[in-house]
Amino acid sequence: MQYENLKIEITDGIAVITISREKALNALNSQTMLELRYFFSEAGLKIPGLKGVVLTGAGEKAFVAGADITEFSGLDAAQGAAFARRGQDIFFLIEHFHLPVVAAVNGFALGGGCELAMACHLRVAGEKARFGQPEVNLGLIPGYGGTQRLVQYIGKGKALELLMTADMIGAEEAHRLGLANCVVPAGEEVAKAKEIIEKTSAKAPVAISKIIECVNACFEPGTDGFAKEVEAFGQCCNTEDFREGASAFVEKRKANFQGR
Ligand code: DAK
Repeated sequence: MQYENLKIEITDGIAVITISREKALNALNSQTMLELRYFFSEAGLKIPGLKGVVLTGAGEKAFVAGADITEFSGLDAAQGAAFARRGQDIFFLIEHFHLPVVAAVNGFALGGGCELAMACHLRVAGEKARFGQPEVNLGLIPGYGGTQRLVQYIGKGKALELLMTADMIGAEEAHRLGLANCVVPAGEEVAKAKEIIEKTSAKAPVAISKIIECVNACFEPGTDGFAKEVEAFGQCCNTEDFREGASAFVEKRKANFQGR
């Protein structure tokens, strides 16, 4: 697939995906969503030695200022539901990606942009980041998982407040609430996200992917997360990396994990 709206740079095993529609504050139009789907379902699975993915927005003003408002007027109920389902499926691909995906939130993360950041495993907020779910201003509710993931991150009371008032919060408040993992000076978001991925990539890869699976299981209706953890623990025990990690500890040396 030819990317039109995603700029993808792979350096030292880290893919930095920049959503590049700066004139529309990187709003997610259908083409951008297709490109995200392609990366997280196909292209990203074939990159040799990939350690993780950083998602950010072009320019200094916005991470992503929402779904592209110019595209979703005039949808009827069935079309709207299909639109939401398609978007949710793409964000599930991100949430279930086998390697860490870190959002480097460099400005406005509103509506679908906040939902995109929340679908990532971790969020680094630049000090100019602004998070919000302003859909009620448009007569809508979030359609890409915002009513669910915001509650998971910040709790029901605060989530209801942000969802019903459409208020935006800054980086420090997002950090205090548990929505952002850390706050960094503006312009340093991607570097910090890469630093986190470097750190996770020094750990056992199978264990990292099992952590992602098990934590996601916590929020999947009908999935027994504890049973999933038992199964994943057993699978980790069966890896060469577990033997290497345990030997390295005993031998007081750094483990050299192979992802097997
Ligand atoms: N879509 C399209 N264009 C956008 C945009 C967006 N979400 N946000 C900004 N832009 C465009 C503006 O129209 C403007 O374009 P020009 O006029 O220059 O051509 C350009 O980006 C710069 O924006 P502003 O001139 O407004 O910049 P300001 O600094 O004055 O304001 C702002 C920045 C972020 C506060 C403001 O742009 C803003 O309020 N933007 C909209 C934020 C927002 O409401 N986002 C949408 C949230 S709702 C659905 C599923 C999901 C969703 C919807 C439907 N279905 C299942 C049907 C999700 C919806 C959302 O994301």
